[in-house]
Amino acid sequence: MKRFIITILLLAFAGLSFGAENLPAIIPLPRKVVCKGKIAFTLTESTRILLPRNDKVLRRTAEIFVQTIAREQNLMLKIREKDSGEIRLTVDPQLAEEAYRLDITASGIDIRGGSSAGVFYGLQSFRQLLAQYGTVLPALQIEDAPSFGYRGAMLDCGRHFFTVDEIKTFIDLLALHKINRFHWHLTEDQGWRIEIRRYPELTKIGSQRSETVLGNNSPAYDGTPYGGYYTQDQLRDVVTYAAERFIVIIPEIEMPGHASAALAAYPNLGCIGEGYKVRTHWGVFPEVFCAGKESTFEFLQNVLEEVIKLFPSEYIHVGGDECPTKSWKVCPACQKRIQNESLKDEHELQSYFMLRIEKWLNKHGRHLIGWDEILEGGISQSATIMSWRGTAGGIAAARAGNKVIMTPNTHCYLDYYQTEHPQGCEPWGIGGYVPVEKVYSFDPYDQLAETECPYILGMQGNIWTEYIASMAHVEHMTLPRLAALAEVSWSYKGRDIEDFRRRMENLRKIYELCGYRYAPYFFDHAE
Ligand code: TNX
Repeated sequence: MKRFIITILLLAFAGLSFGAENLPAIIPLPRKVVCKGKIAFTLTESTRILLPRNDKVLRRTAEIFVQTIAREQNLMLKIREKDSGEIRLTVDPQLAEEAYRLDITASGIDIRGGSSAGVFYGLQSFRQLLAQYGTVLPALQIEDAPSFGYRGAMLDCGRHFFTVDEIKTFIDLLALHKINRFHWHLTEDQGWRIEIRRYPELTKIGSQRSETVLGNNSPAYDGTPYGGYYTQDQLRDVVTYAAERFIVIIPEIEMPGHASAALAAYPNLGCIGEGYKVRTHWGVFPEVFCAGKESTFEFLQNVLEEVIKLFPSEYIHVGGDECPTKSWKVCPACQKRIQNESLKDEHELQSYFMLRIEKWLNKHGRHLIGWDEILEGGISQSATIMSWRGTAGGIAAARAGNKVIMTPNTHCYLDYYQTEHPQGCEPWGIGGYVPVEKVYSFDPYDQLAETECPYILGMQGNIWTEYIASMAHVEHMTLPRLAALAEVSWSYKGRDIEDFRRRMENLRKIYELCGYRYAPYFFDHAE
């Protein structure tokens, strides 16, 4: 609100023709915007983007921007590396890595980033200004930088499969909101989606199931076979696509639970050794990887060896959630392991499991992320916790000195409903109620002392897809809640829901221009 008033005052002093409805409307909210009110610069077909010479990364950034603006504004900007240009992109090492400055004056537009990523974010803001003002731009100055370094979104491709083109669309959505991590959930009870050359049955058997639809009350169990997976070439292509938009992909390979599809392909990796099926319903299943057999670890390490070659991410997610230990209780090999390693119980056996995997990852220069259940039998200091069962796990982990990503189901589950009485009015959700306002109200630092806050890397929205079978539905669940999430993680201190509502109308224009199938409820309920 304060920022809003200051800007109005500035305009009043300038005595110019920009009314409140014309104030810059950027999401996530920039740290500082000075709006001078008067018209400064007009873009035309001859406007050139000027780049530093021989900077391949910035050139690609500029090309992507040119394509975006051609589509959204029907304006074809040109790119130059010499002479002069009106939109000048530069990297300024004085600025923080993801920070940028955007200046619109009569002489053109200057976008300076602390890195190419910063320039990219400056261009995303500029894109929103173009949606708002068209090509006639007011004099403006923006200084901006994110609050959190981890601004993430997860898409579950295990329950339902999304094509490479759909994944790229999802990445485009993230990029528009300055999200910088895509957590790609690639293995599940209901489908193994990543090609592993050494274990071809994983995709041959594990990526296919006998039914189309999972949700108990969603359309029908029509018995149509369903499946799909990504080849390694496709995965490399998507990693590059994301990297060009400054998004790091964090792959998730689930263990020891949520492993039915892998066990269907390689039954020897389970405690019983037979009878496993790729699941067609959602839920938590008792069959998990056997923690007693050495061959399980060999298998998982071989899988991870291929995974780390495909994904340059510093972090690899190895799941760890909802692992029932029922089968371990009656498995002689697991009981022997408990004895030999002097473990107390199955919880400690799960810790032993995760620690072994973590050691392997660390040896290969990577770090482990796990869901908050991995806290239960004790974890190493270097594991990063993703807190999903509320924030309690994350708070405990931060207090213990572990790094944390907050993604509580109370605020960050984008598979939950968006209205209070969804029946018949909304497409399927898994249950729950997380409207835009709820996401917006999330405070990742809640209950933490100042000294504990630095352990919170950031936050993430999760799109689990038990009930979500199409990209239209993914977009409906993601937008505009992702905008609220982006604003918490980028503009933590400056948030104001009423001002967000005003600015959201402009972002909505981009949703329309891009044909994104966003949910209408937040807009319908505006006073
Ligand atoms: C819990 S969140 C799960 C997922 C489900 C989700 C549904 C988490 C780590 N595990 O397997 O899809 O709830 O909201």
